[in-house]
Amino acid sequence: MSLRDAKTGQITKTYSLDELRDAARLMRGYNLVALCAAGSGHAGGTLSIMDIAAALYLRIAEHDPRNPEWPDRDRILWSAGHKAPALYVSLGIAGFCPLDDIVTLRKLGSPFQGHPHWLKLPGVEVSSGSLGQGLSVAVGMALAARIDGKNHKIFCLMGDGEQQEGEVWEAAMEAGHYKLENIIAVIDCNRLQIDGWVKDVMQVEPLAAKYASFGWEVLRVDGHDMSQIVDALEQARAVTGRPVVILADTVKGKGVSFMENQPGWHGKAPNREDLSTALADLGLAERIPVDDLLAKAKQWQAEASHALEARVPRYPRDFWWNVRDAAQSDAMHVAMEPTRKGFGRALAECGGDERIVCIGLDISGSITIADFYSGKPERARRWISMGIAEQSATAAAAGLAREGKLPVLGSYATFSAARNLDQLRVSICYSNLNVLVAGAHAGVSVGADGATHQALEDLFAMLGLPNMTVVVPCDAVETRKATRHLLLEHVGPKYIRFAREATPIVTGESTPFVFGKANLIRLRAPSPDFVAAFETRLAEDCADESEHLSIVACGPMVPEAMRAAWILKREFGLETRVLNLHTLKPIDAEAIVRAARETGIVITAEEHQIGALAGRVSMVLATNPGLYGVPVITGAIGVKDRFGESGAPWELVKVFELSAEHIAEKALELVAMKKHAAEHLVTV
Ligand SMILES: Cc1ncc(C[n+]2csc(CCOP(=O)(O)OP(=O)(O)O)c2C)c(N)n1
Repeated sequence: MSLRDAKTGQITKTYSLDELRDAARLMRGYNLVALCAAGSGHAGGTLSIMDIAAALYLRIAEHDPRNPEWPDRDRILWSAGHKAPALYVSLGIAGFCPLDDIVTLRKLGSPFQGHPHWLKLPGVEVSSGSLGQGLSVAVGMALAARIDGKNHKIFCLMGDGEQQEGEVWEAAMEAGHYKLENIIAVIDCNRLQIDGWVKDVMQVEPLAAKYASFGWEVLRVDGHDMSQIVDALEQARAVTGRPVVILADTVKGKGVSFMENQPGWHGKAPNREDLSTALADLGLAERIPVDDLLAKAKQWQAEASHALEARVPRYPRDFWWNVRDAAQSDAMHVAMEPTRKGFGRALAECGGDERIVCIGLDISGSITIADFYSGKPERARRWISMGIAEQSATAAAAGLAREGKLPVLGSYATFSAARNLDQLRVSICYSNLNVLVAGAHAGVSVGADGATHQALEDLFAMLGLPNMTVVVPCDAVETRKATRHLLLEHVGPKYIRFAREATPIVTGESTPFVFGKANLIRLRAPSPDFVAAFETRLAEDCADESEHLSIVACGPMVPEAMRAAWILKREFGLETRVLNLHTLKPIDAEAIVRAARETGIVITAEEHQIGALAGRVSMVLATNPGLYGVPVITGAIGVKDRFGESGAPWELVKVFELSAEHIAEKALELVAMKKHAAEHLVTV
């Protein structure tokens, strides 16, 4: 069996074992070049799965690269979506797409998204990236094939850490119950996940006994022995009456000496120097045209950047953050730091409180929750690793809270505030329990990871949950203050949302942070120090200055709103009132109503689908008796009902029209509208 022509049924190419070994080696090389060009991505797991991928795509699966939607093809699902580059080089080497094109991986507009998206690339069967869902999709496909009387196989590739997701076991039960003999699952047992060894993070073994008890046929192979892999896959095809799982013992980072068995290489890309060493390790130094490929990637990036810049509103001067050419602007400068750092700092500082228990969900370092215990062994017993199991961990947090503990759990906001929504709703919010949930890496700032990892909807649900408090701080300093407050002062369900990328620090130690109370920010006089150019006070302490408009913002949109105020004053002589609405729930209605009454224009700015902030502010405006009969013009900046995509974080700020330039453009439109309305009223 091998690659086929779907129309004639002819085999188009057969790979010998040696050819497969060689192909896997080449695939490893192209994979690393693409990762290097992208500057991010997952090296470890893509290298461990590569021999299996080569065998599947080039010899075992029946499919036709020129006819990717051939109805009788075997399906290969990548439940472990972070291994996307391995999927892409498999498609490339099998002929579904040009191998060289994969070097555009993770770049703006590329079909090679950070996690696979079937609507962008022929040969990708399903979109994935949120772990633990692939086997369920395979069950659905297998049932569809059975209903239609089809014989094709559905292969599903998973990781061993991924087995911690409860959904995997629901799907395993379903496949066993329905005796889905058309499913062949392969688990890449490299024994590592992000936080360390699988056995330490959350033991999943004995996988063989577990799958067997669900009615599966279990095979075990050395996942780097091509002969064993091919034999096992062929044997699996022949099994009848039950699903098959192949447990493949592999090495994370296989083939590259300095990556093998190193947890640090899970989600890291090689730099140019690493790449040369890695290709030499693989014996590929002369075989891959690295410089040409990297040049191709650069060219793609240049074209994408050019096209993007053409879409961003322009002003006579360049107001972008920390522009180098001082002659072009007032040259205000600002320090940048990721907001997540403030979360870690607060946990490190407050973690001595014996009630606090932090829950790890296998992404502990990068979201900074690990700062709670790092360097503090006495806190180890209050650090609970739950693995990749957001739903159960959320309900476990409820249990801890019911017993008087103060649990903190966090992950990418898509996984800590969406994957587990019912657990948040029933076990935590309905019970009104004291749990702090961190929505980390929220918004577009996870950049190249793409849509599956960009939380752009989380606030809808969190704001909609009764009893839930929601805080979206604007920088690392405010994140620290907000975390401290939520941890130690506020009792009840609480959600804090922060980002991954470094963003401007626009508050200081002396800037007020009063829970539930907006800050009012006004540009006073340009200064080389961006922050010093602004005055920030509690909104309730500020008198009306009859500004031309108000911008109500939260999170990383606060600095953008401040920059918009700079553009509007410098270029158009307009005064702006910026409200930093760090607490979205409970909302500071008074500050919003005053802004509307005193300026007549309210623009909301959120790094989220339009409607979380805009909806709540609109409700205040629409229902407050203080505004009856007062003309107020409104506008909303935010993501416009679309999924995210891969790109650099600051590129995506422009793609999604979230930049200060976009806010200023909206402001000018509304100011013109207000002027027109005023003139119209006078003449009537
Ligand atoms: C639902 C969900 N939670 C968390 C993540 C973040 N994440 C990406 S890869 C990964 C570790 C996966 O470990 P494993 O399945 O063992 O894969 P491998 O080590 O082979 O890369 C995690 C936690 C995710 N993608 N999806």
